[in-house]
Amino acid sequence: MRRLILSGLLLTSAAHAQALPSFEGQVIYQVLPDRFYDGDPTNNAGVDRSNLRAWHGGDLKGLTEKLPYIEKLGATALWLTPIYRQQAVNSFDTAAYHGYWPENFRQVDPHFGSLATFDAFVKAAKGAGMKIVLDQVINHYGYEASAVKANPGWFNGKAQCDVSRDKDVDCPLAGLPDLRQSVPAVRAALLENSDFWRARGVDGFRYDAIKHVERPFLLDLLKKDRAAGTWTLGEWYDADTGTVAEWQKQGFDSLFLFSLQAAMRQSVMGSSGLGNVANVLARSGELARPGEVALFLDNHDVPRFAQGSLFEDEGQARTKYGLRALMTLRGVPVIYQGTEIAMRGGADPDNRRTMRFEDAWTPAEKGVYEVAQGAIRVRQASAALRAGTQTLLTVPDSLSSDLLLLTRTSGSERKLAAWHGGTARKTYSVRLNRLGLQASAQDVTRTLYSGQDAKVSVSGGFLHLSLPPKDAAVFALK
Ligand SMILES: [Ca+2]
Ligand SMILES: [Ca+2]
Repeated sequence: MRRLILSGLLLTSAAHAQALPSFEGQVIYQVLPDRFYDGDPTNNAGVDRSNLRAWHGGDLKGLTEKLPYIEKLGATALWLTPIYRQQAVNSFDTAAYHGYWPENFRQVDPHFGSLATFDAFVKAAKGAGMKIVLDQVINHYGYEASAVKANPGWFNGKAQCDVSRDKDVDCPLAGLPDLRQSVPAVRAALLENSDFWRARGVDGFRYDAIKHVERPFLLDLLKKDRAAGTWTLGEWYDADTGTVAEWQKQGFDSLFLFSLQAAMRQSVMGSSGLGNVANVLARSGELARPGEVALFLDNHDVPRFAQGSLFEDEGQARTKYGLRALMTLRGVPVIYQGTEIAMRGGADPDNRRTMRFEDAWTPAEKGVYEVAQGAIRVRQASAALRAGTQTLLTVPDSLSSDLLLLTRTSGSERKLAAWHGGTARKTYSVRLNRLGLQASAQDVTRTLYSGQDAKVSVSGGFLHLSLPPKDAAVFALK
């Protein structure tokens, strides 16, 4: 039966190969609305900015006001964590500020605004040419949601969990009231939720916790989204390339590549060699659609990228490296609010400190922002970096801990990215044929990233590189 469903989907994709929803070429900015910008103090019930577990007052009006900030950074799309009406009371001394404890899936939480302020936000974002990805919760309601008492048959109880052969799916995640998507009323309601938000003009959905959702339902949901042209981004916590590949085959356009995030945390922010990153990138051939995979340094569920260093200045320097490196890769970069200024923070909720804007930045934070903005600008100005093919070069073993090289190609345009993990400035000369690289002689060419001293040249059958410590550069290559 499952095989039949799969082959049906594959046939559908083949028949509509030109029409698949795509975000290749976009740069997504992730917003946690409560922690972004307070544009309306009249909806600040229960706000306590001294408590990371309380509401902080950010809202849709504030986000709308700050769209020019996001545009100026260079992002072209937004992912909003859930804006649904939340359970009104706290659980575990924590408010539902994060949006993952829904009470009603078709209303906007009053802390964020109303359907009218959501519509105004959509109109403003569209007017600025930005795409919108909305977070959709399909696995659970909030702990205290009224639906739990009103419709007990909608949820998995202890009995279902005990006998289940797939406890990831049928047992509550963190104790949350777990929806049984195979119950017709649940299935219908969840499908209609997607239609409801789609009709309000969103371009994509980020589906939360897909590891915990009944698969037949998920496949139906994806089929519907695809038919409607809605881009789908799945969150399978800790997904590696194989998981992303499997789900792309089954109908997701994209998943977050957690394995790359872990490797970049270890190699770019930490002191491991670049082999971790190369090992992840070497698998990109497994992906049916490598240009769609979501690439990120951090998000609201993992410690901040900059937190990987004990020292604030080092965290800032390596965040610059991480952002420059990320912008050389094939896929859809996702920048979590505040990563562009190397905000710090450990595990949740410390990784959700309220965003600070220009007037509150230190000079060092402004420096990180300028690197982020510059790297995005370079990416967006290049068809090869934005949406070209990617080839990982084979760096000799003796160098591969400190040096990662890849090319991005689109038509006759080619770029060379060089990530350097060494802690001192260094010059490398490597035979082109050792790298599997074909290149004609090229005079000394400077990096495309501004504020960086990096150079490349090609002569006598060698690639010569001069690279600053712990940084990523990108060059035009003939
Ligand atoms: Ca507010
Ligand atoms: Ca579940």
